[in-house]
Amino acid sequence: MVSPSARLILSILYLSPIILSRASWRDISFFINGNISNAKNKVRFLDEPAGIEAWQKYEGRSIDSYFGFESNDLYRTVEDLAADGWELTENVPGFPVVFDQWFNQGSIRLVDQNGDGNITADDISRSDKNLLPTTQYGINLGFSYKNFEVSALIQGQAGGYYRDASFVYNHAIFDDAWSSENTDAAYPIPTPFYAIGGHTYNSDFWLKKSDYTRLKNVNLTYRIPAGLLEKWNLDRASVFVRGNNVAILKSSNSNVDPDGVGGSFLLKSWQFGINFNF
Ligand SMILES: [Ca+2]
Repeated sequence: MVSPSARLILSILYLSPIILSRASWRDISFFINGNISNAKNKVRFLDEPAGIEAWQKYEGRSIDSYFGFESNDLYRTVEDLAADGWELTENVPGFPVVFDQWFNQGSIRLVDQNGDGNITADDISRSDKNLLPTTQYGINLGFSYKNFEVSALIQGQAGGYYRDASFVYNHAIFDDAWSSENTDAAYPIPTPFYAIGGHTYNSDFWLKKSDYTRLKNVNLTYRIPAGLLEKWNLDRASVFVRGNNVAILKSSNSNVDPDGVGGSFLLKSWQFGINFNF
């Protein structure tokens, strides 16, 4: 069952190309304009604690640079663990772990920045990855023909990262999680112990590029002809359809909306309305 308003939109959409195909080019006007901005910043001086490790220094990095453990893939095999000096023990039967550590086979492999053979808070480092995009752009475009007007905004960003917290609800991390049968997995092992496996560890493993291009909004307006309005004492009236967050045209991560804080979802919405001017 198609609602009356939806039927009206469909009729307008259906009729507009037919009307346009008969249009003379003089009746059509197009417009397009755009903007692009690129911003970079650097901490030139900061009175940081004496003795701070070189890899933790804020100075010389961007204000939005990420601070957390650096990751180097996963511990895909026992050999990977052995290469870092770790040995598995079976404290919990059937669930071998590196004793007293948060990781085991299938865990995120963190970089031991100070090379002391242990992963501690001293290994947390300042990254070159920005939590804010450095480039933002927008393109406005549209056309009008007689009483019809169509416009759209395409908008996007590049050069930033966001921390993907979607492991709580994202299917992909279970579909492609590490297991002894899937050692090439994209994601670490899901474990019964929340902290084990590095899911909640603050590491750059979870940083995802937040680049995207989106069809941010679309407007379709039809101005009702003046002749039809006279008997209602109306100056102007128009019918419109507006779409918001209509579609992501290109994205580094199709699982979540990178524009949302922490990769949360943004709402897609459609509005239908009538404007009257008395
Ligand atoms: Ca260390």
